[in-house]
Amino acid sequence: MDQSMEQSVVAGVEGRAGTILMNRPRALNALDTGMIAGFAEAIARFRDDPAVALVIVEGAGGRAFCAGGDVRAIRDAALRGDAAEIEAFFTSEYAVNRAIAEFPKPWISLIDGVCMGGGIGVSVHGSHRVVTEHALLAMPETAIALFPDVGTSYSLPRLPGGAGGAMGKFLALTGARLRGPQAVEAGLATHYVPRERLPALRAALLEGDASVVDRFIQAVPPDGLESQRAAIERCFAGETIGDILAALEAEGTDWAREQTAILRRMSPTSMVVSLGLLRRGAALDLPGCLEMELRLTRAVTRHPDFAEGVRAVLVDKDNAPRWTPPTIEEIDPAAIRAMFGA
Ligand code: QUE
Repeated sequence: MDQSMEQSVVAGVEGRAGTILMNRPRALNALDTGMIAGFAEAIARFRDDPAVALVIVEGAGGRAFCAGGDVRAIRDAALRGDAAEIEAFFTSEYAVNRAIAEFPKPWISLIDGVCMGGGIGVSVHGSHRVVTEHALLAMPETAIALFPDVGTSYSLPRLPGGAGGAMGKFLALTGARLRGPQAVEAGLATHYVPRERLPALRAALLEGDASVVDRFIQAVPPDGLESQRAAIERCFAGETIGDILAALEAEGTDWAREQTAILRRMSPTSMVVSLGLLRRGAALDLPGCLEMELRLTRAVTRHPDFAEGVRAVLVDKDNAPRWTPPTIEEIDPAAIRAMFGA
């Protein structure tokens, strides 16, 4: 069937579960305006329906839970100077993120593929983030000169372990991709269930008792994040990008050189903005974080790095962005403060 005939969000009631299927598989279920409206409607309906005991969120197509937001459309709007469309998109997306955090019933995401950016936003504020060995979670926004949004300025500074929110800074700045087990270790995900057990888990959840998830979990196999944790905490606890680069230099390992190379490819403006965002987010509640993020979208989508980053990664795919300014060393702290509106 022609995909245009299908709904991009399919919501329904099965047994005692409200189910939400993100259904734009050719775009890896990246959230567009219509899908966000679909979430908002489903949330309102499931919240007030006494027949619904819990909600299950899934991605169609077998490859992705949700790859992010429809950033190509946002770039087009930015290039047209259509600030109203950009404002409408982020306002409605962040309202959904907040409504999920405030949702009074279990909100259970079954993450069996790519889950980045906007996908994190529709899962991380819920009660259960179930991941499989095929899950891949990340906040990759510094590569396209956005910043960790969808309420992750609240979540990332609160990930367990380590003074100074090192894990959150590491994930936000490098865009590190975490496999399912690593995502549980980091605290982004809550339960590890092998893919082969997901159909049985889903069937059991339709009876309306979220605690059945515990019958399907498997011990998290060691998957490399724990072995990086000490180095992450040594290198990413710093207050500034300069501190972090200096700590990576002092670390002197192949891992540290790799992280330095990754950071050197990201938008310098976006890295400084992201670090400032996480520092401020650590002291705000979720609504305060979402308001801060919304204010920041106005300045960040106007900055030339955003259109250039989306061009390099998603439009031309040359992965050769030309950032303005090109290096961390050339960043003007006053220009960053101005982007926060303070
Ligand atoms: C950084 C990002 C995003 C990204 C890649 C990055 C992002 C995003 C997408 C994406 C992927 C597939 C799609 C799509 C968007 O990729 O936010 O529409 O089909 O949404 O390196 O922040």
